[in-house]
Amino acid sequence: MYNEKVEKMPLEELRALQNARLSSLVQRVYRDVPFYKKQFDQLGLHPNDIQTVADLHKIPFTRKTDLRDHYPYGLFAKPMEEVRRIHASSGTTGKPTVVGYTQDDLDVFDEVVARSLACAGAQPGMKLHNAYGYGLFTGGLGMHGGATKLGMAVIPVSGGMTERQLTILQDFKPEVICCTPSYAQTLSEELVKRDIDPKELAVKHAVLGAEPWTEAIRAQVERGLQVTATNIYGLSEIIGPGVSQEDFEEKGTGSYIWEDHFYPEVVHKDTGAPLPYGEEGVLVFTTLTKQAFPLLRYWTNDICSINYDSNAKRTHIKMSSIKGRSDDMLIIRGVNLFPTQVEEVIHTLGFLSANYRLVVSREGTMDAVTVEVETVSGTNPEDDQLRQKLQRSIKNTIGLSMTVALKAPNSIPRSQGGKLNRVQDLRKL
Ligand code: DLL
Repeated sequence: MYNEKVEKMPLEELRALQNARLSSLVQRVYRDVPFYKKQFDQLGLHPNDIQTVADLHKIPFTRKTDLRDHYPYGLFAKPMEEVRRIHASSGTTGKPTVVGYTQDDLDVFDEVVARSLACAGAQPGMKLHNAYGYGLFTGGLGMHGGATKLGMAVIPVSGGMTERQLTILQDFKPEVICCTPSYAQTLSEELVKRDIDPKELAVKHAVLGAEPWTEAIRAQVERGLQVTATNIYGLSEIIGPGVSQEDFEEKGTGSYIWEDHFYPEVVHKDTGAPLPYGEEGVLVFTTLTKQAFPLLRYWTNDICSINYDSNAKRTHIKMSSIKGRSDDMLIIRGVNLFPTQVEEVIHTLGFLSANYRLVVSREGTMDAVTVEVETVSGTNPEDDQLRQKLQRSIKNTIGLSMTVALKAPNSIPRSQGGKLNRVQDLRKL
């Protein structure tokens, strides 16, 4: 554990720390960010009205559109002289979201990523193969800083150029790799193609995130790379990777949110009402300690639930894996659908690979979904019984009829290094 004192802090103490940090945060943003001052004034809300996390519900959500409206630096709380780094995340449409960090923010970023890496099984003295993209994306530099802080040797490979990644994995012998789950799938398949035995590699732990993934992909990557694969979650607006992390010895029980820095709430996706622990809704964060780019109740759009785990090594709250982003949710004949739901059904059947894609079209006035999924070697893509079996399972589990098309291995597009889009929505063309 990187920071035992904080990671095991008794809940009452943690809450007191959050409350103290929240009230000073609210004073700061009211003073330094005109957007928040205006918002508070219009509501007749005074910073002193926010004393504890139980008062948060009085504050409106901050949404992505608010960030866009103040592009690029309008929500910064510090003058540029105090900013030491700027990152940006490119949305699917329009201008990117721009975020800034003071030196204190970068120190917090390093701290939470160091905690996350240790939680994933990394130790000082190990080497990190960092295959997240370096650049405006927070993944590469974010993981880099945290690994350095933990005392690892970082190999800054960045994304793409798979051939070179394999050479580095074989020759440089990193014990830990971080990349997107879809790229870890690509790497594990390339090993097979080249007849490289994963046991010849030194890699033991894979830290995967930046896009939704399920147990289907975990199984493939753990087998293919001979690693423990854990989830790392984060978003640029809140800091980058390292908002939460799954423990390598507590797989499947959720990812710890480092809640001394990021206060989470889960709220109803339509009404915004706070939901009880364990209920699924939209994840909302308040950045308790951020200096350059603090946010109150930021609406992430990510769907999950949060809960305390009394059997866990640490006291911090855990979040479930992300089902998807609510703006990436498909609406098929009036039913909400996340691609991860299909991924889960494919996994439970066992005879198919975790390489799939959803093709959505409109036939007349009806939405139609085709699930293209690759068989594993040894299963026949022409096997109509298998095809029908998946079709039935999808219908029974998700409640939607979809057409299933079994594909030969290696026929569906792979991640070349970054986030993979598993949906082709022909309705938008
Ligand atoms: O993806 C930060 C990151 C880098 C996280 C490396 C983990 C590893 P953005 O580009 O701003 O930042 O995208 C943030 O990606 O709101 C989620 O929708 C999605 N996302 C990130 N991590 C996960 C995850 C980085 N573990 C957006 N599971 C978030 C599911 C994730 N979705």
